[in-house]
Amino acid sequence: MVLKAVCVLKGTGEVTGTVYFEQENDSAAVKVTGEIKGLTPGEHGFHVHAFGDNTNGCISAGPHFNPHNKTHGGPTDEVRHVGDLGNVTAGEDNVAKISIVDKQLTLTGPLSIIGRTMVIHEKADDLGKGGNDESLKTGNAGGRQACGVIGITQ
Ligand SMILES: [Cu+2]
Ligand SMILES: [Zn+2]
Repeated sequence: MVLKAVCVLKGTGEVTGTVYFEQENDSAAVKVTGEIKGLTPGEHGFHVHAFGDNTNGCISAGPHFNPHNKTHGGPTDEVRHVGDLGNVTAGEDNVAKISIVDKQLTLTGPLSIIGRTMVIHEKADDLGKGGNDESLKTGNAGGRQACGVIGITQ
């Protein structure tokens, strides 16, 4: 059975987006597609954060989703948070087109990302290579420009 999820991102500014998730079966990689608008051109950190809580805006989503208690990294690193999807890149049109295949995300079981929050950041994620403590927690990606809770779709 194909598993599907969707996330609509909104923030206090003009950044908005829609992200789709698809997984062929329990153990398959998750395909992440979609588009985020209103970004400054260049790279922006893109992560799954731990909580599906937006009571106080995107900040209530908590830290990066990290069920294995590892340090922050890039999407292809062995040592990373499950939520670490790296960066998406916006063009001169301020739009980032998303096309990611990730082996650590899942849409099923106890580590499912459904009910958690997708966040797009102000700045580039340094993928844990920034040489300071914050790099190993957040990738120094700065403020949270928009976010949304990942939900089940048909
Ligand atoms: Cu983040
Ligand atoms: Zn992280």
